[in-house]
Amino acid sequence: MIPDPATWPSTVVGGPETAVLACGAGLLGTGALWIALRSVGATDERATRLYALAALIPSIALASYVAMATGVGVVAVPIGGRGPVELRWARYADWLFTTPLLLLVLGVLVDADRDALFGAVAADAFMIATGLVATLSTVPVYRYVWWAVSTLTFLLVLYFVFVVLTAEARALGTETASAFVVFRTLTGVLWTAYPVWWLLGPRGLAAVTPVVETAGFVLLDVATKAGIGLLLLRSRAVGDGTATTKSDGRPVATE
Ligand code: RET
Repeated sequence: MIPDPATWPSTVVGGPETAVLACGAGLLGTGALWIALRSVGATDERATRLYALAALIPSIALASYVAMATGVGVVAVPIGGRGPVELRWARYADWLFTTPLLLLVLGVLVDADRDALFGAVAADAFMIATGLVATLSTVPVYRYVWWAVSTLTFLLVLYFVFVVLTAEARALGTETASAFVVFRTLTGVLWTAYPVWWLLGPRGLAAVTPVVETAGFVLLDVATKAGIGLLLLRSRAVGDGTATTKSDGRPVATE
């Protein structure tokens, strides 16, 4: 049963959704700063590149969250039979840049073949673009068709991570291969939650209200973006002594 949108809490600026978005901005900003500060002093070129990406990803999201919290880019989409549902497109702009960058992190980590990486990034961008089409469609059945198209493309992205990149990680040796399993699992589990959450949200089955949907995306965004940064800073596979610093800040020798 679809609840009446009139009963949903307000999503306008100053309402509960603004507070949730502001929390997201605070968490992502703190994460970006923390990753940037922790990575100062990295000498290895590959590690520097990875840390820069790891700090850039939550920074882009921070900009998007500030935009959303201040009411930028709010579009009311009249969904057939349900009335207007608000959409903040800055979220999709964020994902359009940050999901390819997350794939790039994984690619740099295992020294991936550029053509394969390019293919995965293209599929990823298509996934977000068609996800936006699903979100903007006003006819319910079209929304599910576009959701399915986006989800099929998502399966391609998962294939790239779980098959192609895993093979590249194995070729780099056991340490990289076992470190990559953690990155791969984080990606597989957390990314899969996005289409499921979309489906449960007000743009799909409407099992949760817009504010709850936003809170869920905040948690997922913080977990994926900060999670990968934390993992990178702790991982020996990154290839820089500063990746595994002791509590007093001194680098631990790598073998
Ligand atoms: C949508 C809805 C349509 C179906 C699919 C989706 C997938 C979204 C994904 C987003 C990942 C975001 C990340 C953000 C980073 O922090 C657009 C929700 C498949 C996988 C990882």
